[in-house]
Amino acid sequence: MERTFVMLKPDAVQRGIVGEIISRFERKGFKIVAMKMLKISRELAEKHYAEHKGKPFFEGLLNYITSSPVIAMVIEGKNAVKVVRSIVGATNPAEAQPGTIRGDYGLDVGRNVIHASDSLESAKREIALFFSSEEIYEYSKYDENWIYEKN
Ligand code: DAT
Ligand code: MG
Repeated sequence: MERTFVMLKPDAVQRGIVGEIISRFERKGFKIVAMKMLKISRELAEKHYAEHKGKPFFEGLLNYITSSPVIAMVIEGKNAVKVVRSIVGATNPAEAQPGTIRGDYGLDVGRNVIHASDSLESAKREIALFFSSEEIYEYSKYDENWIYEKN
């Protein structure tokens, strides 16, 4: 089982679509093992998006992500990193496939609704940035034998 970091960005909260988005991950069979609302500090935003420092969109990205609360989550499941990225869709919502979250809910790359880790390594780093180990729950879910052939 893998864990990945997912964040519903300020526009998702402001537009009242967090429930719909979280439902998509639940329906797929993923397990939410951590979740909280927070207003991201500039310092945390800079760490989270460190790889983009110096790019022309960096300043706008930081302003956007720190402008209003977000929902941060850790999602667990088989091939979680790759499968969650495919549910999220391409970075630019105007190009993201219909049926993906960005393809269904956005139009502008600077308001693309959701973040998801792009690799197992990024997932580990991002989870540690947002959650302490006590905030991540290990529990069994009653439907696991109906989602996975083998646990
Ligand atoms: P992703 O969020 O799909 O992993 P990324 O890591 O390349 O994409 O970029 C991080 C965020 O930065 C992205 O969600 C939106 C913003 N961004 C990326 N490219 C951009 C661009 N060309 N113009 C404006 N914002 C951009
Ligand atoms: Mg990225």
